[in-house]
Parts: sequence; C-alpha cells; structure tokens
Amino acid sequence: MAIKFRGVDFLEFDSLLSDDERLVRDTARKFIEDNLIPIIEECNRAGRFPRELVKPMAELGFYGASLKGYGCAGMSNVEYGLVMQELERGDSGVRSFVSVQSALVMYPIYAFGSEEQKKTWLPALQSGEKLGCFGLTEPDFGSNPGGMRTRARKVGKEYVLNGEKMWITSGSIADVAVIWAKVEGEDNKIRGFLVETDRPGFRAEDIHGKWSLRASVTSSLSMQDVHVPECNLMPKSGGLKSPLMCLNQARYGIAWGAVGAAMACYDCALQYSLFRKQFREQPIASHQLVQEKLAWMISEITKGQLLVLQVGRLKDKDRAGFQHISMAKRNNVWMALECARLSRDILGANGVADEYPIFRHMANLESVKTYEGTHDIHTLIIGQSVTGIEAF
Ligand code: TGC
Ligand code: FAD
Repeated sequence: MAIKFRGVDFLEFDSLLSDDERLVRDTARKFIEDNLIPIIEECNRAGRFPRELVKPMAELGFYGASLKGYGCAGMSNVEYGLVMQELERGDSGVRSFVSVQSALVMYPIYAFGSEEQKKTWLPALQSGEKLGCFGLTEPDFGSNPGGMRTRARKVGKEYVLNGEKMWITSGSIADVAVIWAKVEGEDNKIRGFLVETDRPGFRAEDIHGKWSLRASVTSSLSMQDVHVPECNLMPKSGGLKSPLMCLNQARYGIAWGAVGAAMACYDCALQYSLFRKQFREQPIASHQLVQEKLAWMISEITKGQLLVLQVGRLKDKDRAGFQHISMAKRNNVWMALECARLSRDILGANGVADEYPIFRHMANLESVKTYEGTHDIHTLIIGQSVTGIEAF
C-alpha cells in the first residue's frame, strides 16, 4: 500500500504562520518529497549518505539559513525551524547533516570567527562546496564535555593539537573540523579551532554497525601533533560556554525536526489504520484502542508544534533562553519517539518492514534522544532553571 504524506495540522497551526513561512515550509516539503523520499530507504539499507543532495540543498539556501550575509539566506528562526521539520520528516540523518553544517560549523565561525575566517569559510560552506564537522564529544566525555582531554599547545605562530573526538557527524566527509580543545598555558581554557582535515596527523574513521542514522556519516577523529597556524583559532571563542552556544542552535533545529519525524509516523499510521481491516471487515481505525493511540499522537504533535513555534518566536526576538530550548528538544524528541513506537504498533508486522518509514524514524530518534544533550541532561537543565540547584 503506497502512503503519501498529507501534512498534519489539527489546530489550524498554519494560521499562525506568515505567507513567507508557509512558502519556505512548502518549498522544503516539495524538495524532500521529490528528492529524498524516493531514495531514502535505499540509503538507509546501504548505510549511505545521499551526497547527491548536498548541492541542491545549498541552492535552496538550507545551510546557515538563519545567518545574515556571506551568501546565507537570512531566514528567520521560525523559517529555519520549518526547514528542519521538513528535512526530518524525510530522515533524521539528512536533517543532522544540515544541522551540523549550519548550527555547529557555520554558526561558530559566524559568532566566534575573525572576519578573514568568515570570508574564507562561510560562502564555501553555504554553497556546499565545503563541508564541516563539529568535534566536542570524546570517548570518555559525552554529557560532560568540560572534562575533555584534547589539548592545544602554542608553539611559535602555530598551535599543535592532540586528542580524540568520538561520534562526530560528517567527520570523514568534512573539509574543515571545528575542534574544541583546552589551551595549555591559558588556564586550560576551552577554545575553538578550525582544522582543515587534510593536515598531517588528522585522521577520521567512520563508525560502522549503527542501527540508527544510517543515512548519516558518523566518525571518530584522531589528532596527533596537528599543526595549525594561530589564525585558525576562532578569536572570540572562550570557555565551555562557546560550544554550548552552538548546541543551542542545533538543539533548536532538532526540536522542530522531531515534529517532522512524528508527523511522518502519525500520518502513515492514520492512513494505514483506515485501510487495514481486521474483525468484521472493519478498518482497525474503528477500534477504540487504535483511536486512543491516534488521539494521543495528534494531541502531542499539536502541543509539540505550539511549543517549538513559541520558542522560535522568542528566538526571533532574541529572548529564547537555553532552558527554553532544552524544554523543546527534550519534549519533542520524546514525543516523536513515542509516536514512532505507537505508529509501529498500529502497522502490526508491516511496522517492522522498511516499505514504511516508521521503523527507520524510530531507530533514528533513539540517537536524536541521546545526542545534543541526552533526555536526562535536558531534564537536569530544566530542573536547574526552575530550582536554581545544579544536579548534574
Ligand atoms: P556549566 O558550568 O553549567 O556551564 C558552563 C558555562 O556555560 C553556560 N551555559 C550555557 N551557555 C549557553 N548555552 C547553554 N546551553 C549553556 N549551558 C550552560 C553556563 O551558564 C556557564 O557560564 P559561565 O558564564 O558561568 O561560565 O557547565 P557544566 O560543565 O556543568 O555542564 C553543563 C551541561 C551538562 C548542561 C553541558 O555540559 C551539556 O549540555 N552537556 C551535554 C553535552 C552535549 O549536548 N553534547 C552535544 C555534542 S554535539 C552533538 O551531539 C551533535 S549531534 C548533531 C547532529 O548530528 O544533529
Ligand atoms: P554518557 O554521557 O556516557 O551518558 C550515558 C547515560 O548516562 C545517558 O543516559 C545519560 O543521560 C546518563 N547521564 C550522564 N550524566 C548524567 C547525570 N549527571 N545525571 C543523570 N544521568 C546522566 N558529538 C559531537 O561532538 N559532534 C557530533 O557531530 C556528534 N554527532 C553524533 C551523532 C550520533 C549518531 C550520536 C549517537 C552521537 C553524536 N555525538 C556527537 C555525541 C553525543 O553528543 C553524545 O553521545 C551525547 O552527548 C551523550 O554522551 P555519551 O554518549 O558519552 O553518553
């Protein structure tokens, strides 16, 4: 049975969007429908990142979409979020790629880079001519990145970097890595470096055997005496706060993206339930227990849409705090994962087949729940915000 996505809008959500916002959303939706949906199951099976989409997505302005100048589209945060929603409706791995390129590579260069770094990298990253990755997590430091062991040592007019980064999206396809390291002799302050990935001593190796985000490249990075000129240090970066500011941008996009994945699962399950008949030739949608699942999903998706729209409106006024973004990321990813599980259940045995997108979304969302701050870490960020007590 072929199931075509029809959009999900129970509470006139569209009426809260401007014409421009709807246009951006519909353009991204059509792009995903025409270009990603036809190939995503093959990519997922093969564990292949659809690199052929890199340039077409650049042409639509998806990279660094909310940044201004340097060839970037200058979208509002809500428009950017709607793009993320549509990308993840297709696949979390493709949304991940765009998140990393935009929020974790272009944003730090924009926020902490020198003018020269911005002119060198931003137009090339925007056009998809160059790709980037973000190295914060290490084998022994995930939720607690402040403990990182990667070091930078100043030697004359260069820095020498040593360390390991783990679970790095786009690591082996990146031309430039944003590397966070403690600078020796500067009180071990965390600073950000732009490291060209063809420098001697830099190695990226892909992590194989993932059951999740199979259409996304995930790598480990190793740096052994990698020399970079001092102008590769991002001058305005300083302290753990700098990478955490990048994470806010990415977490915000994920909160929208998760709504997209949830919409894909819900719409598929709804259509299936109206078509599939069991007992007295009745569609399974006529059973109360199935309706309860559908009612739960549409309620939670609607709440998730409103939550992330409000965070987006606040962000557009520069009033979104990181605790607001944590709430949106935590809630919406949890909600999407629950929708994926319930939708999978509604499809019965067909729910485990990749003829339908649900199991892929469900497996992807397990990573999304962990990366960019686990569900538990966001619980503690919200807890700290409301109590004033740190419980990490
Ligand atoms: P803590 O002492 O709390 O904070 C240090 C300083 O930073 C400030 N701060 C933030 N600033 C901006 N944005 C945030 N979200 C911030 N959170 C904290 C804080 O106020 C403080 O400022 P100051 O002025 O006092 O120095 O730091 P901590 O070491 O106790 O850790 C806090 C914690 C646990 C919340 C943080 O480390 C954390 O968020 N951990 C989770 C790590 C994480 O999310 N890693 C993500 C890696 S990248 C990734 O997963 C990419 S996947 C991408 C994809 O494929 O889509
Ligand atoms: P841990 O920190 O070891 O956590 C394990 C468990 O312990 C979790 O349930 C966690 O919630 C819990 N826990 C930890 N501390 C506490 C606490 N204080 N209180 C209560 N519970 C706690 N990182 C990057 O830097 N760049 C990337 O591009 C990137 N891409 C990724 C792509 C994928 C597919 C994945 C899976 C991860 C990626 N990551 C990336 C890494 C990701 O950010 C980390 O996996 C994440 O931050 C969690 O760290 P960890 O895996 O080491 O888990």
